[in-house]
Amino acid sequence: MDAMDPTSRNLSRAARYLAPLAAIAFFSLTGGCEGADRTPVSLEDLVEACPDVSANLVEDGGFESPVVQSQEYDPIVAGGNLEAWSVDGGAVDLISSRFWQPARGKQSLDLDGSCGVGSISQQLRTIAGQDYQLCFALTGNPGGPPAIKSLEIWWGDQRVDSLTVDVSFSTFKRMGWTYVHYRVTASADSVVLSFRSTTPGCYGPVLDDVKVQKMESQILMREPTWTIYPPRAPARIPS
Ligand SMILES: [Ca+2]
Repeated sequence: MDAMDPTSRNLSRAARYLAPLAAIAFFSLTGGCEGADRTPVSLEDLVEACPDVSANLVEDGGFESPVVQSQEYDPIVAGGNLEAWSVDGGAVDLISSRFWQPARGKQSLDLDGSCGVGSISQQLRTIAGQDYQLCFALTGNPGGPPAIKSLEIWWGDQRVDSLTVDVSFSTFKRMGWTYVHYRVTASADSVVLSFRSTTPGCYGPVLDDVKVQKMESQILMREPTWTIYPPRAPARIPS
């Protein structure tokens, strides 16, 4: 973790304080609820953690294809087949739900493959000047070090953020998924969205449920915001 980087954030710690704000953001996005409900987010809310405000520009944001052929996960090196996504560097692992809990669907993606510090990208069709909600589910591979995973999110040539996520208290059955939201603006009729691991080794940040959706101008949202998942068990956040 680069402690000197002011944009770097520890999600587990931040989520503890920002979950109520995320709830506020969630309700403002869905246009409901006077006064945000601060009760823990339910499994049903998880499904809405990236609310469908408009069509998702991202193809296969859930990393559901290709279907994992092995019992646990399939390594994909740079240039390999991740269908809708390009694997641009290092290697990634496409992970089956037989191996660990995805945020949604049956698969998720470890940005550190076996082994290599990976990066992925996808070109999206956008409208210049239009605001979009970028939202995705994030955790890390608890199977090996380091405990704190890091990655960068890029929107074209702009670095949206540099994040860290602490998986000290995660397990394969309860991966400790967190939803992250940003507001981004397109400057042209296309943009390349990319996720780049900055975690050395073979156990990296893990992604699922990536969405980019057109935002209506009246929607106001704090950025970034976090939603804790899974919240039904006692929070596994170090004191
Ligand atoms: Ca998925």
